[in-house]
Amino acid sequence: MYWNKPYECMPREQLETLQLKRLQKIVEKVFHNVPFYRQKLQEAGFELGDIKTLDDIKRLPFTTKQDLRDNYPFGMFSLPMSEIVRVHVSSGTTGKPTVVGYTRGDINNWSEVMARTLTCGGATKNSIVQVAFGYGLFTGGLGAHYGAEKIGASVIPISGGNTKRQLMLMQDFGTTVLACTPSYAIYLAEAVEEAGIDLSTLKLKHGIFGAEPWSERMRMEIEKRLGIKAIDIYGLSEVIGPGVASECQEQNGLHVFEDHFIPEIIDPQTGEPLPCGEKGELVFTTLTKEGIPVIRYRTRDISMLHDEECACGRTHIRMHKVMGRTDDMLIIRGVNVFPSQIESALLEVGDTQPHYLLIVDRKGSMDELEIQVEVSREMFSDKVKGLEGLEAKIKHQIESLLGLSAKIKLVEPHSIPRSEGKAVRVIDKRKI
Ligand code: DLL
Repeated sequence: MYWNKPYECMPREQLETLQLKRLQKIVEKVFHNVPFYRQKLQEAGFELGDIKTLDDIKRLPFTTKQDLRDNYPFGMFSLPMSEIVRVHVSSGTTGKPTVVGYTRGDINNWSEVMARTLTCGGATKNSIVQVAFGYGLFTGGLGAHYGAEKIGASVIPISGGNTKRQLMLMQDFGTTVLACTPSYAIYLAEAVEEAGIDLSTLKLKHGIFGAEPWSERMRMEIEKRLGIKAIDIYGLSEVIGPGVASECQEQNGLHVFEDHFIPEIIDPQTGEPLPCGEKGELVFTTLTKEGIPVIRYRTRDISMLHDEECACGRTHIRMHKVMGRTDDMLIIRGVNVFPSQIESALLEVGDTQPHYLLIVDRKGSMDELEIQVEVSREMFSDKVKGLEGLEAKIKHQIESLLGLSAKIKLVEPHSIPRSEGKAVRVIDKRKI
């Protein structure tokens, strides 16, 4: 099912013509309206009219989070505040956040791409959508809310947290679609089990999860424990919020809504564009944003693009599930490690819960990695021997997967703090 078939299934040639037209327009617009871009483009020796083909995008300079910070709060906006109807900020930053502004047109486009996202996930006008993403400056709650309203679903704007109430409304209102972070979905699944709620009494069918990296294993766990089909949705405030890309029912890569955003993959070290199928940093250019268009924004997210046809019929290119962030990557004794790799390894071993914490420290000149992971209740009450065996199994799995020895600490169920939004997975004491 599609929300907007003519655009989602547009033949490539037609789509690329549309993209080129929009790209030329947006570059012209930022050149005239945003001093930051004018200066950067001029420094790069760029002249208006230089974008003749889509490939010419490679000639445009990159934009970074630092650029947005340097122009805090509204310096990158391309229109006066009288045209801005909403602001959001990006999450997880220390110090000043990065600020983004939406015109009424932006809110409409955002609702459109979120309507597509919800439809990709299986929602329809008959759905009851529980939006358990946080509402507020974070884009998750309001983004999902507007998309769900646009398709005509009934929205429960509960926001994150208050788990008991989430369960009560889920049962009483007959929620069919849950939208939240994957870590909160697992937390809710756990709460369902603990409350002794029989899954067959719930009407939940679909999950629309994102805002943080999660492994395939985590998806399987959520699907099994909540009895739903779960799709991965991706976005970032600087580009629009959620609604940049979404998995379809094939669950095999996320379609980037290419009539609104051009994705690229670059080598994070050299900035050189990489072809489809190669892993690198995701970069986005917005084609329709009015309040704060971004040109070649470096996301720091690691992924790759796939241009093969998708069985769902959508023609938009797919990005691989985000594999990590360039700034999330831990370098432990010279080995590159992403938390999501460890998550996969832990869940593969079994008998563990998807609640874990990586603690990195330095003793002398030696890095040490401790992996704290919760074990299942049955396992914890088991004999010491069983626990020792599990510890050894995990240690071996991590070693063979990452080539890294780690100290494994099995901890009691519920001892690792739960998150209602984005989970904290790493404590790096080396930086302190
Ligand atoms: O997290 C927007 C969002 C809300 C996306 C709800 C999906 C669902 P920010 O707070 O600006 O915006 O954080 C953006 O979160 O650069 C990624 O590192 C990470 N991220 C978002 N979605 C995914 C995902 C929102 N599906 C940053 N998988 C991005 C992995 C994700 N990481």
